[in-house]
Amino acid sequence: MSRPDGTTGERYNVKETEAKWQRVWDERRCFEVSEDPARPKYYVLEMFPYPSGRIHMGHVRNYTLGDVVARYKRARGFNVLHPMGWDAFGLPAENAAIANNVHPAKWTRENIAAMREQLKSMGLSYDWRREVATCEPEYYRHEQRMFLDFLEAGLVYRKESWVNWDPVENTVLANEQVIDGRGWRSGALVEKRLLSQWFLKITDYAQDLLDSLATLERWPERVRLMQENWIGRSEGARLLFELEGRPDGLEVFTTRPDTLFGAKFVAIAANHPLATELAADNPALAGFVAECNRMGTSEAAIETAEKKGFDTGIRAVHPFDPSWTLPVYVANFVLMDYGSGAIFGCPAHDQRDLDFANKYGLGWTQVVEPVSGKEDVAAAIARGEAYAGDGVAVNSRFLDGLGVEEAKAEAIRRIEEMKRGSRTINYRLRDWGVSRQRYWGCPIPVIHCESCGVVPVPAAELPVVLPEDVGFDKPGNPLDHHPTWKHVACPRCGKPARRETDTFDTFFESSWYFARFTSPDRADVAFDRAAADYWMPVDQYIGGIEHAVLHLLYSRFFTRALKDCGYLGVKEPFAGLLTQGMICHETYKSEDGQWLYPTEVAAGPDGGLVHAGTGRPASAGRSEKMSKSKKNVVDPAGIIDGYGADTARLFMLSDSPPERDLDWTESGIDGAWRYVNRLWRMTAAAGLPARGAAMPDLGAEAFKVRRLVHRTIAQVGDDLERFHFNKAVARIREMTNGLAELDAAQADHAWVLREGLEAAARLIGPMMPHLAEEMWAMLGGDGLLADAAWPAAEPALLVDDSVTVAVQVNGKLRATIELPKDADSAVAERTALAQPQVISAMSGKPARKVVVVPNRIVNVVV
Ligand code: ANZ
Ligand code: ZN
Repeated sequence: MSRPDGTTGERYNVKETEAKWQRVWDERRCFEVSEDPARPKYYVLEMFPYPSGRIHMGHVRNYTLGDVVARYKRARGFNVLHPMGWDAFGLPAENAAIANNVHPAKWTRENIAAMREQLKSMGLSYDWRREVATCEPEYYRHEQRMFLDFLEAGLVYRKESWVNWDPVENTVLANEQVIDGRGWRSGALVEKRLLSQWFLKITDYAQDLLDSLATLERWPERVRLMQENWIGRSEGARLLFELEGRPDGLEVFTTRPDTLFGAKFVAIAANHPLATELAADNPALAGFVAECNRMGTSEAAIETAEKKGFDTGIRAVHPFDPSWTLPVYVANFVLMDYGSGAIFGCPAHDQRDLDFANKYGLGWTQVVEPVSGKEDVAAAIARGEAYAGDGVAVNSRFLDGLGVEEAKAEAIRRIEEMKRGSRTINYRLRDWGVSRQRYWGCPIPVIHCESCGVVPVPAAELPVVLPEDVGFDKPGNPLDHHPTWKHVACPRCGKPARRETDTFDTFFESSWYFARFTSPDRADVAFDRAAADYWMPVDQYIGGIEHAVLHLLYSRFFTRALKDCGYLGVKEPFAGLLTQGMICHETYKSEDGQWLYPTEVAAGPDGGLVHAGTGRPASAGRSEKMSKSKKNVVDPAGIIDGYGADTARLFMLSDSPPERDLDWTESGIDGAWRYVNRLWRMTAAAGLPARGAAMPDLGAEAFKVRRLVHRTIAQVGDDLERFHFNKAVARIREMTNGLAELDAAQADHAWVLREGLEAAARLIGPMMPHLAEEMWAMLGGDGLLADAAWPAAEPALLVDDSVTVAVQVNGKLRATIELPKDADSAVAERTALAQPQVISAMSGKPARKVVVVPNRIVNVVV
């Protein structure tokens, strides 16, 4: 990539300058902070990266946004905490170990070292003393302790649960390792297996997690809605259907008890205890259950699969009519871990139920009539469409005539009266399964003893350190194959026992790292309570929308659990949230349809694109999210190396608001580069008055630009408060254009130019910190710009409306001037007398008298 020059003479030496200021900030420890009760604190945090080895453009955008906020708030007088660390456990390290025979620890630590250097080259204002890596025992020992505290507080339990099992590799697979139902490496059909696993009781907090969303005013509405849907609160009823010829009944969960008179069947999940019992001596049913188990357990898989059932032959008795019985099916669309794992089906008013009833000839009865009367429910059902809308109960005996909500209430009242069930609230949210049968994670600190059962590792024996001498040649979990690690004495009875070989889900580490940053050097505790009380919550969290649900919800839960265990005083970790958009780039393909990197295409002789290597035709496709698979990626290292960090940072902020997607273009980065150089050249040009020189009388031109400068100062401050970074950039560029029109040879222009460049340096400070620091130094600023306060605009210059004032010389109109509304008479007179047309009309004679009619006219008599 060539760097456009286009300039003659002196040039901005980006490389040297950026390295110089990074060194200076580092030496002066500019960004190291500690608690200071005298100053307002501000904690800004970007989601920490997985150490994959190299930063990508998404990181550049994320960390630029965070750095602008951090530097801006610092300039505004806040005590700013801005830390960085590494989300260092996880599967890619293990995959690298298997593929390249390198130990996950070594791979991870080397990647961290490389990425740290890349981040440092961006000039980010981190307090690097606080860096943490979650794969180090100094970090994860604390979460082992938390787990034991949660266990004691009743927030942890063990339960059998279904996992993806690869029968060839003999190992558990993460969901993302199952591709089209097959193991990603073996290609074998994945089976479901029941394994005993650890769960955290996030569901205990479901209602609070839901209710508190309303307090998160500085979160995007979209994210709050996604969390609300994920928690999925449903109001309804649990109710018991008696079973003919059996002593036990079947409990169902329904949100529509008003439709009970339209019931045509009852259905249970394939893993419902009743199904298990019946399948024991019914091979056909056992076969059906096995088929259901092969189907993915994800909701999406269940939603899209064809509805299938197996008639058990058992009949359920209608709760409102003992003479009315319904068939009981085992059905593939009923989930075991939702509600009670059993439903009643009302085909007329539920689409899945209708599909099912149509398949098995179970019929339907309409029990809700739309109020408008415009929709023909029977006709819709004949077309295969259930009516799920509002209306009035019909064909429903004692419910007839009631609206849906009233009918629900009345049905529940009767159910409760008959003692067959009760009103209940159900959540879609499931408890968080944290066990992973993986090596590169935090060991779960428990020991299994044949006599004592599950025994927590005593606190004094923490951390349970992950052994590094493991092999990856055998399938399965290396911790399990380790010759000695898992064999320990039971802490309770001393007999030989077995260490838990599962590790935590890596969302565990990212659920509390923000609190660790408040006192990362504490070895004895997860964090210092006073430090956490001072810094928490995070004032501004910034990261990708892909974390809208899991990471953010787990962190909100974890913070509550920590609070309840006495670690912390807050329950919400992130007061403000900004989710940034993606970086997109055009895609390219060769003539044989292979993806090409942007660096592999060039302009061809006839104006089209060609493959740079072969000269064969190539084509450009849509701009899409940068991804390795489509090769439409640009490596930030190359950009920073070629243009410098400031140019990359500026481009990241310029074109789109931060929440929106951003198109990476060559012309965009070029434009940013040219602007960086332009600002530098304007500042380097000689002829500016000294800093602090008294303001000369300003002519109209200089005054106009000065007003633009002060307006820009005020507006950019507002923009940054609102994270309207692209608007801020546009305004600063506009101001630069205004400054460029000044003529440094005129004293008043030169003075305003100087003031304007100083303002430019300060305003770009958060965005292009190196250039800003260099300009500040060239302009003779005091100390470091990084330590300078945010500039203040002069209120008088912000008066929004200016007025056009006529200037007459001996009663004849000679000029018009722009003045701030209600400008001082002296200013009006001075400006009027400085106009060239006025000077020539006075032909060298002194003014005998000047009459100023404010906001209207200046009359000069000679
Ligand atoms: C009868 C009925 C009639 C229902 C009707 C809906 C419409 P949400 O809103 O998501 O909570 N259901 C209950 N448990 C289920 C399970 N384990 N697997 C699959 N489906 C289940 O949905 C609640 C509704 O989903 C419940 O209300 C139940 O069907 C079904 F016209 O009961 B309904
Ligand atoms: Zn024991």
